[in-house]
Amino acid sequence: MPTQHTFCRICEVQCGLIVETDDRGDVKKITPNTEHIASKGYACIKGLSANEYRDSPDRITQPLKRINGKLTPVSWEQALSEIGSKLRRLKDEYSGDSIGLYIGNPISMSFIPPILSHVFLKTFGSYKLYHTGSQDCNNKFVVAERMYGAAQIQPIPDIDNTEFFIGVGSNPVISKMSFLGFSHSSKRFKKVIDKGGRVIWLNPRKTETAKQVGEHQFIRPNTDVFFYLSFLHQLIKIGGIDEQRINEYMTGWHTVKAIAAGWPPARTEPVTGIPEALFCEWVEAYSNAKGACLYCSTGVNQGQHGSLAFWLQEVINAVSGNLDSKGGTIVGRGIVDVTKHTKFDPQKEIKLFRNGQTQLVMDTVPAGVLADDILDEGEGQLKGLIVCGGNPVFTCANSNRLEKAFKKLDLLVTIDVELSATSALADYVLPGSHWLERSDFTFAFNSMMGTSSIPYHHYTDPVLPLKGDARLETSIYLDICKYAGLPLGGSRILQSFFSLGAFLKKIPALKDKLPRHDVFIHALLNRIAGFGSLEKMRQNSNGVSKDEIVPGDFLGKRLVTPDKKVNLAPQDLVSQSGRFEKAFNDELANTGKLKLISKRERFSHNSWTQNNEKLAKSSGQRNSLQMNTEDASARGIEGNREVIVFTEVGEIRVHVNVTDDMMAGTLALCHGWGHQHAVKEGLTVAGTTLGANVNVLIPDGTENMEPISGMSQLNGIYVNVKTA
Ligand SMILES: Nc1nc2c(c(=O)[nH]1)N[C@H]1C(S)=C(S)[C@@H](COP(=O)(O)OP(=O)(O)OC[C@H]3O[C@@H](n4cnc5c(=O)[nH]c(N)nc54)[C@H](O)[C@@H]3O)O[C@H]1N2
Ligand SMILES: Nc1nc2c(c(=O)[nH]1)N[C@H]1C(S)=C(S)[C@@H](COP(=O)(O)OP(=O)(O)OC[C@H]3O[C@@H](n4cnc5c(=O)[nH]c(N)nc54)[C@H](O)[C@@H]3O)O[C@H]1N2
Ligand code: SF4
Ligand SMILES: [Mo]
Repeated sequence: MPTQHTFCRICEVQCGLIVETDDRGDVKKITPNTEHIASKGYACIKGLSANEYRDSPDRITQPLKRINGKLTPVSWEQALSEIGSKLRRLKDEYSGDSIGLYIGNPISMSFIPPILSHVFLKTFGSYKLYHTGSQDCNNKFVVAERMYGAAQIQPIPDIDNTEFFIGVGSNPVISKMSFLGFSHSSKRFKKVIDKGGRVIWLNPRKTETAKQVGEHQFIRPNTDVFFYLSFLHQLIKIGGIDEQRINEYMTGWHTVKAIAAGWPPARTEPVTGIPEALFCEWVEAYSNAKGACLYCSTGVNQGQHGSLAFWLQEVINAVSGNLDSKGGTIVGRGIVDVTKHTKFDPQKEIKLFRNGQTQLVMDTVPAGVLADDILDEGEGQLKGLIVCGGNPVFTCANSNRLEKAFKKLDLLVTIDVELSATSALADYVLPGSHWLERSDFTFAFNSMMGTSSIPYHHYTDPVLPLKGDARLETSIYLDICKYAGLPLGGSRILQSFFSLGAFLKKIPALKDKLPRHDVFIHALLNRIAGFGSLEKMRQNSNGVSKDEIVPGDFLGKRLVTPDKKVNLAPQDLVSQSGRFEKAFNDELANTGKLKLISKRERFSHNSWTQNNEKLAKSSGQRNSLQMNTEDASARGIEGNREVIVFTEVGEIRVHVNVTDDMMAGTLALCHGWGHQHAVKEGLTVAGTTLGANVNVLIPDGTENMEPISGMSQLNGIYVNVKTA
């Protein structure tokens, strides 16, 4: 049986997989690749059953156009020429900024499509690239840019060597971590403990990870920033500061030190719920450890203070001497070292969205203003939107408002492998590729930022052919530009670079000799990055090993701030810290109110797995609201019944699960469910599930976004619950 090595493109681990196909070319079996350099035989059910999604009976295999309200098959020629000329009309009649593109999570896990998305929009002279970064991580980019000089410099915890680790708002056993490629997490965390170290999980929910490994402590949602403030306060108090290192490699220390002065752990305990004595004991242990680190993920990022909290975390790791140290945090290199190719420009103009206040991050617009962009009339109003590999109506805040806004668009196009709540509103649905059908490099975080704990570079050929009439997302971009009569990215050079493969293939003598255009682009990029030919990459089908990340290799050497030092007190973060007092008093005044957080589950992934029979069944066909016993009995709610959860923007009915895994006063609900209310056709399995869409409850708009990074606040939402 033919087998091919590839890697999964669902989450950041990007597990090495071996795909076995039968004589007809159908997938027979997918197994974990035990020889893969980084994942070493790790994989989960989602990657191992990827062919089921690729071959789903609901897979879209031809372009669809909404005719008389119904999505109807049309030819590629018709769909592309109509979309191309409509976009051209919007550009000419209004402006390039009337056109937007939203790229979702699944397509962002591939290497070239996100790069080409920027180029695609430039074709129309538009800056309106919406991306899921504002739902999961943009706070980390804005802080890194200010502290280290480049958004792509992201120190990672050196877990294999640490003696003391606190994971804030992270549940690795389920989500497999973010901004860190780290397989076999449970085993590796257990090793830390076996060697005498400590692992602590700070989370409003006693998670699957916390039950398997280490210690757990509840924290009230959205109060992490006060945890970090007190941590810094206490660290200073016990003398856990490495002054010499600060003097040599950092600036701004006295400013941050002053900010932490008013926040002893005893003060923040009533808000965070972390007992003072335990807190002080942690700080002591952190300070005494030879290698310690604090790490956070979406539990913090999606809160109201994501940038401030992450900033303080980075300050703590730096001033304690743990940044760039064994067992602390270490800084990897991408296949191209950004620290060599980035120059920090303090005069760089920060680009703003058309409301004049929302900052663009990594040249993307925060999704929290997507509905405003469509509904607010005037210059630059969004009229046409393409959604590639995403489902914003479900996954962004305020689903009902977004749905209303999307209905007002002059043109909505989705590029997807199945229908979705967003496609249900679309004028055209174009059949895109499944990752088994795409060639690829490893995900950009691993490739470009060096966030894999085991550094490597990997290339995969497409494992399967494109299904039916499906096309690569990148080809679709190129074709739309062609039909709009505009050169890609507004540049003939870019146009030639990305279409060279397709162009050469038209020459009869080369037709059968040249690879598909995506393979061709990877071949060019691979050579540019210094990794030689793709043939060489194919021979290294378990990945190409790169140099280990070495502690001591970053400070004083690879920073790109103007003075090459860590800026501990970036100006805008310092001025935002002025809101601590008010935010703290608001928390104190509202300790009795219920707060809702998001939750990820083993068998679901954002909003697409609900249409896979095996995964939906394993999830129990629904998401359930987790509620603490005390909160339930105070409201006369017993297990196994429906409740109504409501906020000022929406209301859902959901099944309740009473459990002491939740901190009192806190509720958790998994996002990505509720398809049965939104999609009338095309989702055979998801259309019969019983869950509810959590984003109906969450308000959008600037006032509900974190001011510096534009992150939507998706965690720690005040909600009310009543019996149904
Ligand atoms: N309340 C709340 N909301 C959240 C979150 C939360 O924690 N709480 N998490 C947020 C996070 S972290 C993220 S990343 C976003 C995700 O937000 P999105 O990216 O918008 O949503 P997904 O469900 O990941 O994307 C699913 C769509 O992509 C399609 N798709 C899958 N594979 C492919 C492919 O290979 N090609 C193409 N063209 N399409 C494909 C699916 O069919 C589906 O329609 O959601 C965010 N939303
Ligand atoms: N199975 C599965 N895996 C996934 C995904 C999925 O949908 N399903 N999504 C993928 C995506 S797109 C991403 S971005 C990554 C995200 O990966 P992670 O960021 O690691 O996400 P989680 O494991 O959900 O960790 C977030 C944790 O934060 C906790 N939390 C919520 N609010 C707060 C708070 O205010 N404070 C603190 N301290 N904790 C809080 C939650 O209980 C949760 O356990 O996961 C990826 N992996
Ligand atoms: S852990 Fe993530 S990358 Fe690995 S197989 Fe599962 S979904 Fe794919
Ligand atoms: Mo995400």
